[in-house]
Amino acid sequence: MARLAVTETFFGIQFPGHLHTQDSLQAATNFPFRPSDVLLVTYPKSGTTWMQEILTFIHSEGDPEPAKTTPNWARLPWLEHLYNGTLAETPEPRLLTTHLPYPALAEALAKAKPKVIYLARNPKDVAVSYYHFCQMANFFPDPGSFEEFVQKFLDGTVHYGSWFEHVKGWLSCQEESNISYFTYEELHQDLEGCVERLCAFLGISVKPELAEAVRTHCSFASMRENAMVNTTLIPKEILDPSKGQFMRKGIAGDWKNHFSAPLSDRFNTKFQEELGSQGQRFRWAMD
Ligand code: PPS
Repeated sequence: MARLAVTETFFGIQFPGHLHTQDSLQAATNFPFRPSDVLLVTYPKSGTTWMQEILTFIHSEGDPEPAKTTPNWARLPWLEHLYNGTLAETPEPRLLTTHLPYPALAEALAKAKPKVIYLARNPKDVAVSYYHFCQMANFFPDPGSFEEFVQKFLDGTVHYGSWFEHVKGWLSCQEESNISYFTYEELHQDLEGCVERLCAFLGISVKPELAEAVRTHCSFASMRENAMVNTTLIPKEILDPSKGQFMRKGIAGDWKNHFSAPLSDRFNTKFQEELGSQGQRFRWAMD
């Protein structure tokens, strides 16, 4: 399969060459945003697919048809992917997705000020989810042992770069951007409240049937069965289902089943060094 072993380095960050070229990454930084665009931004494994599904339902006003018939990467295409289709022809408002760090998009965003939704997740759970995903995704390097992978995650040398830099960069643009912040854990705790907050941010009125549709169709159990999001459409040479599942556990706090006490302490020290008091705004259980 194409470029599975290729790594592209861009903005000092490594990206899987199977999904990105220098040209596709460069094109993302020059993307001609429109004010009506809605851009979902995440670090990998932060609940991107879940939020894509929720935004799909908000966009369709609760109609399940798009979510059940169109793959998520076509509904909310990735800015930086090789395969981002015909974005120029997509009717407004366009829903878009990116894993890129803020500095890579700052200039393009400043020109049009689209709506940005930043979704973050407890980084310990991100590391766990990412580690398992690297085992099944043949376009990532072998993650090694869990402890080795976590060290690379803390050093920011995994693909897509440092989680800490990603979060800090996207927090830093609060003043100049039209950005709203959500967490994976908030989606778990109060899905309805998050949908209301999303609709308020997007300027959409919440109809009663929307909340019901999101509850039903965006649950982990439902999405796990939906071939448009559960990655079963992707050839096994790329994502190997014998080595794991994309829709793996879908819970908050799975890190407790993976981290030794010393590794957890090392992680917390780095978290504190990097984010300081900013880390508290997310109310993540780090101990
Ligand atoms: S990716 O590859 O970056 O796009 O992955 P991403 O979608 O960001 O993250 C995948 C994790 O999100 C979980 N997930 C969900 N959790 C709860 N509810 C729903 N509906 C849901 N959909 C996806 C998915 O299971 C991955 O987390 P882990 O911890 O590995 O299960």
